[in-house]
Amino acid sequence: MIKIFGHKSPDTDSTCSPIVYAWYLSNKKNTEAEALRLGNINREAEYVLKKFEIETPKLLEKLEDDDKVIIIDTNNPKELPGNLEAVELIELIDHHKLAGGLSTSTPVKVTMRPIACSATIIWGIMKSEGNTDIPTNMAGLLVSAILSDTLKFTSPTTTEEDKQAAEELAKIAGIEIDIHAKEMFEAKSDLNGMKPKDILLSDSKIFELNGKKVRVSVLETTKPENAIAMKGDLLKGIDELKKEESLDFMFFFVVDILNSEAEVLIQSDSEKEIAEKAFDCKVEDNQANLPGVVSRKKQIIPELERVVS
Ligand SMILES: [Mn+2]
Repeated sequence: MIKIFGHKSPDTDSTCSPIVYAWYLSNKKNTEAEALRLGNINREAEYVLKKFEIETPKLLEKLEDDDKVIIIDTNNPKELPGNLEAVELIELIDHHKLAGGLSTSTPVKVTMRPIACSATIIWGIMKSEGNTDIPTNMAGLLVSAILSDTLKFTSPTTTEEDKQAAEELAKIAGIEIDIHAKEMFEAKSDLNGMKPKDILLSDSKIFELNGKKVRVSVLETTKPENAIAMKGDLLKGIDELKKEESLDFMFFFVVDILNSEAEVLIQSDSEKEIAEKAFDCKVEDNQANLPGVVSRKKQIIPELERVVS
């Protein structure tokens, strides 16, 4: 049984793409596979699984030696289980920059594309292999992942291929893209009952930028005011995480999906200096508005990498 999983802090793509690829291998390629998750899924992914009546994947507790593994939606060892050296990585499907650090004992099938979503790559594989007759719920998971990763085609990461895939898949799934995306984003924007740290870590990655350990968290939401209202507690949470994880810096971006802008929360003077230089903004009252900034991959990380030292 092949184990398929995405990255830690799984988002909709990292949750749904492994499920669909496991279904595909099991049903079309005569290869038994099972999708797993590396942590709690977010509310958007929860909404999507419920809508298409798919059970939440089991949590991957521990990889056993000689497990056969497929990784989707990351190639960064920091976002993966620690004991990958002991397993057999047979395939990697991703759309992020090469992070380096993964090594294997056997050759690996790698499909990496500079497009917005792993689900688009998976749909491309199915099409190239002549297997486009897929169930409505599998198409539903793929189109949801694309809408999530592209923020309904507004993120600068979006390509024509992502759009075309989403439209083809929406047809098969029998969903209206505008309505479905709105429902997904509303589910993701509901912070009720979430602790500050849950919010800070729900979509969060650690980067090594010029030798500094930097955690960059994003909250994509249609209601930024809900997060900003918790600013005091969120800043306290940032301070705690920096100490607990020996981070040099941490930044939290509240991305307003509907208005394509972000509010960055700034906890200390050193982070203030970095943010003002990186984004040419003015930090006041521990926050700054960043018009047009929505993508961690294309807009946030490159600017931070330029300035952090
Ligand atoms: Mn993705």
